[in-house]
Amino acid sequence: MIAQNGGGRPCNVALVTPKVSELRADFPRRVAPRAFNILRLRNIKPWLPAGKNKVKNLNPLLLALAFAFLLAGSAARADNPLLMNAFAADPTARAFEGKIYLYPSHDIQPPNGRRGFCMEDYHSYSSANLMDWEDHGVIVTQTNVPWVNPNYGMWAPDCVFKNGKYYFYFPANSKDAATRRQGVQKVGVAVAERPFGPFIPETNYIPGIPPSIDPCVLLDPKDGSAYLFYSMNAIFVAKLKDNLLELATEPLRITNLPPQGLVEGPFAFERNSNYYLTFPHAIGRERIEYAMADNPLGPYTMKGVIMDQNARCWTIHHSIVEYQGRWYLFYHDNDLSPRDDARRSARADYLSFNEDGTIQKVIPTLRGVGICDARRKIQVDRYSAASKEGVAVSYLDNDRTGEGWKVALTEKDAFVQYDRVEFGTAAYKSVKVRAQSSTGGAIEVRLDKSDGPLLAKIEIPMSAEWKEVSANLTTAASGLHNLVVTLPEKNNVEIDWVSFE
Ligand code: FUB
Repeated sequence: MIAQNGGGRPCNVALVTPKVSELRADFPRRVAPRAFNILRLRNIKPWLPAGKNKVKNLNPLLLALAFAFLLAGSAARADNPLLMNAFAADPTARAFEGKIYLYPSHDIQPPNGRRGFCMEDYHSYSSANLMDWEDHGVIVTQTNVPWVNPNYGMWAPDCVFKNGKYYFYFPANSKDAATRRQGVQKVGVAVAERPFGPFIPETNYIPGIPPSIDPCVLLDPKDGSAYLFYSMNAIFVAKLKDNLLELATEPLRITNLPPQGLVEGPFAFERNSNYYLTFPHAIGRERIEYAMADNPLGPYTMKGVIMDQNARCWTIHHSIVEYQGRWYLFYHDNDLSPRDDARRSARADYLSFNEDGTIQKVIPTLRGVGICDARRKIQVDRYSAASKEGVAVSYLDNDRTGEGWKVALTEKDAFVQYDRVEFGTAAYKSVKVRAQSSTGGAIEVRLDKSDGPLLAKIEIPMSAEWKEVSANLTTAASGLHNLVVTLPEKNNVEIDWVSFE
């Protein structure tokens, strides 16, 4: 296995080797994926195998249109992780056309005994409310980019809007030096009129670009200049020409950063005339750190840590975006693939700045971001807060992680709090819960805090089966509230979701 981006770890080797049965078991299915996706993920073959040669001969515009129309579908979800029907790593989020567009890497199960990272294409996703995500289908795939060696190396991308066009930057194994197993990693561009494509790839990677991965493009609001950041055992920056397709300057290695462990994932942005360079820093596992400068080219000064390492996923590639007046950190974990951290899931949490422009540390949450309508199946297992004792989250089905999670309440006064539920002005009459209890027992649904106003007490019958149980509301609820589910007596009650009617 070759580690093209070096930096102390073999990038194409999984850290934990799952059994094939486990890999299949991790296939998510909460939201029924389109037949194509099922084939692709289950059979784990290069996509459209029968038509591979035809694909090469097709007009790229027609091909891109076909991708957009055939593969567009929905991927509704909420909370963290953002998507339950596909793996999505390295999530670059951009605010385009009044929504957030997500451009993640698309992890798939490796074909033919391969291990480690495996990506053949990119999808884009969008959301206006950051709770419901639409899958716009494949926007670029390894078989429709002339310079790409199609060996599943489509790593972390970015997309920016300039001159009326969307420029999608992606790293891949080039056909250069094809005697090497991976080829050489280079960054290329595909261009579209809309954020979801169709994207037309340039015939070659960015002319003259050295070996490179994980592009990020910063558009300087001061003068519109574009800067390309990328990694290759360090972080580099080069100015782009106005066409955004060519380098205007030689790439410079950015100094004053940690001397080791900068293997991937730079993300640069501007806020209040401060330039931020954020990046995963591998100290054992990766954590997100950042530096600041007065100029996109630096010099940068190290400032600190944005998100700590976690115990599950070696990588933690991220992006930062402002949307409707709030700032968000998008990152990934391996929520749907607990035994294999090369199959990753995109997440988002709120990010805040201090008065002096420095960034407050972000603690990863299960709840994520956005406001949840009270009529949804509110996934209280993705809680914002919980009692210290008597709360345990587990998969509904260990063999089908895409089904999601349940939370068990097992001690007197155990509770989970799920923030930001919108009741609006609707006159809700009842609350329904999907629950199961080996002991039987009551749960209470309250507003705002664990001893807040009681909305309903629901008796969950003793049963080995999941039941949907309703109770009338004793208090009316309107507007935006946190929702709390408590267990007033010691029992064993498992909850899948709560919903208002
Ligand atoms: O997704 C493949 C690689 O893993 C990315 O390019 C890196 O940033 C890391 O997340």
